[in-house]
Amino acid sequence: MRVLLVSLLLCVLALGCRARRKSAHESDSSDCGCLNNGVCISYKYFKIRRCSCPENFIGEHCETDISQKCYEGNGHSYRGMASRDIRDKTCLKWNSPLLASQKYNANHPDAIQLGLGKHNYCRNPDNRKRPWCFVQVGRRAYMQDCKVPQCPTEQGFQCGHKSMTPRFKIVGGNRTPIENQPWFAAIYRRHLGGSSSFNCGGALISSCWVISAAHCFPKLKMGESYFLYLGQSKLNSETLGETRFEIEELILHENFSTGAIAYHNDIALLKIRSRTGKCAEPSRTVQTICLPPAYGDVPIGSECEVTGFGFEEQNDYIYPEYLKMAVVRPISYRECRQPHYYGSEVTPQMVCAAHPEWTSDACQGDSGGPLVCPTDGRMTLVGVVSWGLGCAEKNKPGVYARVSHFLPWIRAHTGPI
Ligand code: 4AZ
Repeated sequence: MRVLLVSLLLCVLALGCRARRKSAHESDSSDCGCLNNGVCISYKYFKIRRCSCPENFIGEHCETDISQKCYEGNGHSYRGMASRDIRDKTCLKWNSPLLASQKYNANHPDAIQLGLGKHNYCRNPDNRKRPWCFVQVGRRAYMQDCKVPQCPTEQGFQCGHKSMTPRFKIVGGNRTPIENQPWFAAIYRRHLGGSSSFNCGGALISSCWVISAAHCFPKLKMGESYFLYLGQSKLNSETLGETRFEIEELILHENFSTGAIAYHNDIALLKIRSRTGKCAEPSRTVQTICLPPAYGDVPIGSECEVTGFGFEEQNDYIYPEYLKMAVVRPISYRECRQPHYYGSEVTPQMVCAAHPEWTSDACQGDSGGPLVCPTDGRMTLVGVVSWGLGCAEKNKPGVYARVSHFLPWIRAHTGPI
């Protein structure tokens, strides 16, 4: 009480009176709605009030954080200064007259709380997937996702981001360093007596979980086991910084079955654990792949990538020494269901992909490996290599388990990713 009286007295006496904000949401008539510990300065005799902002904060209400270079979660709380859309177009200011009839603009009743104001920074006021803004096309305003990266997660994974992209364009199968497919897992089978052989591909979807194909995991003989490597560009290599993981849990889809030529529900999850009891950690050679949105498909004909240590030719009998990648494009369900393709063996739980000239494809040994496609500047796991007649045969695309149709099954086992 005494303190209050003293400060009141000082306020009255002084020309400028400083009132400290209580919290970001509380506001009373004596403050100016300063956020982020901004201090309200009112000049009593001039009837002017303004926020004095701490370091890194700017704006009328100290609402903009100049140090925020990435967004967390879906970016609802992003208050950084990114102001371009994914096509590099400049965002419109939220107080632009073009946005007068939009629900979200600088005049929104909760504009300050939502980060909207007299600026053009990307925001996510309505809890979409990521920060966005309006851009002008002709005389109209359109919502566009913004060019701003997601912050690394707690474990530091940034799904779908490559630490290196090849400078050359790969058409057909070509050798690829693991940095270009850092989610790729090489799965081996350890035989009785200690020898081991390459088994299948897989993809890291979170620090502890790898996804692969169910048909890769027939029942083992007593004393046999599966294990895998992350960060491996060279088959059977132990020397280049690869990390070996044991399989703590192997979960095959309950409805996995074999049709005339197709595998159904050909999907499996492997919980991994290193020798030191840890899950995977991010590095230049180890990264997670993003899961697609539920039932969200990339456009037919997208430029996607399939990776593996599989055969380079249909009649090969040894696996290549180095990891390879091929560019293939998703084919429509209708096309793949044609009688001279696969007819009714193909179901909506599958996605077909091929090279337009039938020159590259997944092949024996690529099973379980990832089919990844670009979305919003990062790669998404669209398919898991499952089956196909021959390799790169005309009208016989590679067929993949369609990951977007298995998300509830995946999450039921892994928990939220
Ligand atoms: C296999 O046997 C296999 N061309 C995987 C994919 C394809 C063919 C065979 C697709 O693992």
